[in-house]
Amino acid sequence: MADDTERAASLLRQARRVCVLTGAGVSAESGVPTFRASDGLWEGHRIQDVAHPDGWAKNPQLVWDFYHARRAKAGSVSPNPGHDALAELEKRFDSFTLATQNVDGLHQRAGSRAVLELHGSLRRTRCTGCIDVTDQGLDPLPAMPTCVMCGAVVRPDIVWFGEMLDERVLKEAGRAAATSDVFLVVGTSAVVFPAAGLVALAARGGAKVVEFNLTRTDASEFADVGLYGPSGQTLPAVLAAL
Ligand code: BJW
Ligand code: ZN
Repeated sequence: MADDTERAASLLRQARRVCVLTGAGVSAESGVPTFRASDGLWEGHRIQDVAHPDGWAKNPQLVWDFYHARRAKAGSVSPNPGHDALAELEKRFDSFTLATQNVDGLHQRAGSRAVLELHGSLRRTRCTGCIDVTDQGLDPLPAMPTCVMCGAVVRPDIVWFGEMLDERVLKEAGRAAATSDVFLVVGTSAVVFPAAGLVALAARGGAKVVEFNLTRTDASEFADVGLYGPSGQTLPAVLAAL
């Protein structure tokens, strides 16, 4: 592990352009459940009931109840040393992009600035009747919130299965991945596309890939270095070795 920490630090020392992809694992040590663990976020819910447009069409109140709980959780937790290390790392590079699949806002709260939210944000709602998108913060919302502009029901501004990611955000993440010298893939099972495809894109573009996870994942085949342990420890260790 110490050798791998040094190898990761050495790759970063030689890098000019750094891109990072994070997933739920980076927030696990803050107390936010991941998705695909046995006690994870989907437990008690069928994915298609709460994170799919069909679930919304069938039972919007069930979907909102799921997201009210997620919003309350996000508001009650704090960034952990993994988030802090990534925010600090950003200051060391002229070109640094953090693409996150997370919707909890913890990277921004840790001080990360160049954050691309691939799957949306728990803070925002999107109107189902007009074009309004509003940052609502994380304070409690009415059970079935409505739009101040047109009165229609609003939905969480989250990318559900079968929905397109924001084209501009995805393009920017793709460009950052493809042109990076070092690509860090942190706390994601790397099974959800197109986000997971950023790892292969980076590797094909010549980036050295460093994986931070508890276990090997679908991204591991692309990894030049793997740091397998809690990212709240492994990320600060690499930062300290820089
Ligand atoms: C730690 C740790 C610690 C724990 N330290 N590590 C084939 C190819 C391409 C696409 C598809 C395909 N087949 C189907 C698709 C479509 C689909 C998809 O990818 N499905 C796959 C499951 C196969 N993709 C989509 O639908 C996307 N849209 C799209 O493709 O549009 C075009 C299209 C339209 C129509 C048809 C086909 C294509 C949209 C995907 C949106 C995903 N949204 C979600 C739900 C958001 C809900 C919400 O947050 O409220 O986003 S799914 C869920 O998974 C969430 C996450 O962002 C995402 C990724 O999960 P993540 O972050 O990796 O979490 P986990 O739990 O899986 O992993 C945690 C990891 O952390 C583990 O590895 C742990 O070991 C680790 N860990 N503790 C370090 N302390
Ligand atoms: Zn509206």
